[in-house]
Amino acid sequence: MQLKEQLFQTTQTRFGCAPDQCDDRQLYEALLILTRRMAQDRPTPKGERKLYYFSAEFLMGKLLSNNLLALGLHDEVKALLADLGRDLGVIESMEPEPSLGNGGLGRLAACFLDSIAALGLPGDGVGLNYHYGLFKQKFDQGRQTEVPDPWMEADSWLIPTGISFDVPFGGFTLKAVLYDIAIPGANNGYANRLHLFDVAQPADAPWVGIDFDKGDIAHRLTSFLYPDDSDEAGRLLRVYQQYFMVSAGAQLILSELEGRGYALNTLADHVAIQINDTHPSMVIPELIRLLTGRGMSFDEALDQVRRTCAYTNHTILAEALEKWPLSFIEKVAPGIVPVIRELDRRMKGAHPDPRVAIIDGENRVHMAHMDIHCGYSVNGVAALHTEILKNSELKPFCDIYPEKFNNKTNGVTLRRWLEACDPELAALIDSCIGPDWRRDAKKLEKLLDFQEDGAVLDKLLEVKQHNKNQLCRVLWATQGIEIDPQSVFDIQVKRLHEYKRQQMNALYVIHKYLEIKAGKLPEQPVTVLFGAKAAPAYVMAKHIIHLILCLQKLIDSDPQVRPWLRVAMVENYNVTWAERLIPACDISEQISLASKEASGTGNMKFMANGAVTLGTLDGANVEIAQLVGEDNIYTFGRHSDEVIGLYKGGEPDGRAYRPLDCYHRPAVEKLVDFIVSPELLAIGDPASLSALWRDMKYKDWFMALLDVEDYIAAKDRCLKDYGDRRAWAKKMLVNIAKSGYFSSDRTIEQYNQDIWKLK
Ligand code: 26V
Repeated sequence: MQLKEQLFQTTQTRFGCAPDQCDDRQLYEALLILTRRMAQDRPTPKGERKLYYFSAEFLMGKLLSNNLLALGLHDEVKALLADLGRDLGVIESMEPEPSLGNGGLGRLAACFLDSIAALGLPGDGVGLNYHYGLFKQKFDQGRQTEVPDPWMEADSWLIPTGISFDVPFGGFTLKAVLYDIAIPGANNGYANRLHLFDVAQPADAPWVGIDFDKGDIAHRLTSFLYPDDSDEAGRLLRVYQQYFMVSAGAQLILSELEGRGYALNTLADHVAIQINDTHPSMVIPELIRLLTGRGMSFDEALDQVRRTCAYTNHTILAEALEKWPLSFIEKVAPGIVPVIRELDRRMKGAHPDPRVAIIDGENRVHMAHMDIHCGYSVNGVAALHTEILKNSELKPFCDIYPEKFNNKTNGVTLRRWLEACDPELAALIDSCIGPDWRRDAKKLEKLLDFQEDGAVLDKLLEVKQHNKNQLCRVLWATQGIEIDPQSVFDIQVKRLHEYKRQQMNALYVIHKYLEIKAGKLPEQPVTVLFGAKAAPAYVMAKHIIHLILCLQKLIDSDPQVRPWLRVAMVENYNVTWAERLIPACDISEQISLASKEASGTGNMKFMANGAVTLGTLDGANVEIAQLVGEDNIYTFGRHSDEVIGLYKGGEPDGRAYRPLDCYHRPAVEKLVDFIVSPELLAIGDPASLSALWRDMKYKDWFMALLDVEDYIAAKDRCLKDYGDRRAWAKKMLVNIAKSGYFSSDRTIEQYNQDIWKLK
């Protein structure tokens, strides 16, 4: 049946009217139903071995537009709607964003599912169906507040499967009910699944408090996605969530294995499990429990699991490396405790070094240690990150198992992060090099032939201006933020964390403000845009948001400064905002303290959309710099080995870094002191501003003051160079051309070749 007829039929059955009589909401629902069914009806890719990608987070973003693209229906639907006088963009805006993730780690999982399906590989995601995703951020008197975000509506992408498994907790059993989201592969006729487990009777009100009685867990287990860096309270619930996910997931794997006609002792031949950070690590003892429960010997079960499971590390921040008290696991999942003890006993027998123990002297289970001992692959997410893992963080393990360690530099799906979010740029690229890059991103390199082509460079600048104008309109319409479309758009969007150093960017804003007040105008009018959520319990991060919002207010009301400098923080930064901000960006801020950002993935999205990176040599920035060459990126700041050295062997807090020495440089002192200037104190909360000021001056754990002067010099160089439009356009072009390496298709091909071996 023609698409037009199908749409007609759907709206008739559901709403009793033809499409032209439907409102936007009804048209959205009709398209959702149609698209969901088409994706669901596609066959799954077949292969000898199937991947299960276990992740506590999948930050999918809106799906309608991407699914239409994958199904090859996007243009047809757009035209169909246009005939009805309707706009697909408006219809899409009806879709709520499923925010089942915190940031990079969850978004990476979503990009990976897209690429696995696009490459036609048999691989499903396994996760949890949180009813409230990451909180909605509101600004209230210059401060972040958090509002629950129920994303699920009567009709959503979820497909009930009728499948369920019993998960045995300490003292009670819960049914894990399976919902699927179909993941269509781009233009290949296949679809994989994202499996999301839920409790049978979820509570429908938002999370209020934590009470660990059995009834509460039964209704609340999937209520709420943990914000990263959250405080101690409620950590027990997280163990419940993790065990629920992996026990149900492991049961699903075994039932599918047997359903395919394979014996349990061929598990490793037919299944690969990727453990995305340590959140799903309990899948290891759970599988051993299930296999031994079905008569397999411990030795054989461990051998199977060891050849099935692979672990990805996403951070070296100590506070994010999970170590659960054994007492928690005893309470939540007593069934796997004997397994963990036995694994620990065996590993201690083979490797007495206490640094590699699974259970430490304080009876805590080191989840990463269990993964490394009991899996066959350990990977970092960018070259530098993997080197740091091998040479310092996980060195004792690398000495034991050098063959397990490998790097898989992250990537992003250019279908979402270029084709869908920047159609004008995609069309320009097509007009230069044809459409093949959409299948094979490395082909973007052909754009290098156009470096001296004035017409193409001018067109590139035009597209960027178009995207900037569009962003201005949306910012004004939705948040009342007014910015100058002719100014340089300098954008830092990512979770708020001290190591990412939004505070250093704020110091730059202060620097420019003071210069303008003193009569020194910048080379270009500049707009510094931020987007960031702070974890609700992360006090210092909230102080930094407060500072930025105070600066926004100060500058907004200063007619002398406003024409030259604007600062704005977008409320509720999420995937949808990223899709609007990234195509409009001139300067991509990637300024983490070297060694701390494992990879970054925003950096890749920005470059693919023709932004030029201003960054430290951290994470994947190092690889970006190598690819584009020094003329096409602005790098600054201390290198990772120097930073790692500074964290060791000094006084008074164990570090050789002393913030006060940096603070006392005159150029720095006046910037830091401005945080507690009369101007800002009159606008903001003195307690918050002073706390931030004190922290920067005396503690500065992530060394913003160490790099700030170098940063200011680099950003000023950037602004100066921006003035030569043709030269700047060339930098943009080189960045786009080289971004093909960061396609998640490349990343997934490498995972498959080196780790999964699916086909
Ligand atoms: C930590 C925690 C701590 C307890 C509560 C829940 C929770 C959830 C997430 C995290 C952080 C996990 C690490 C992470 O997100 N790493 C990021 O992974 C990206 C994808 O590999 C990478 O690009 C970023 O550089 C890295 O910070």
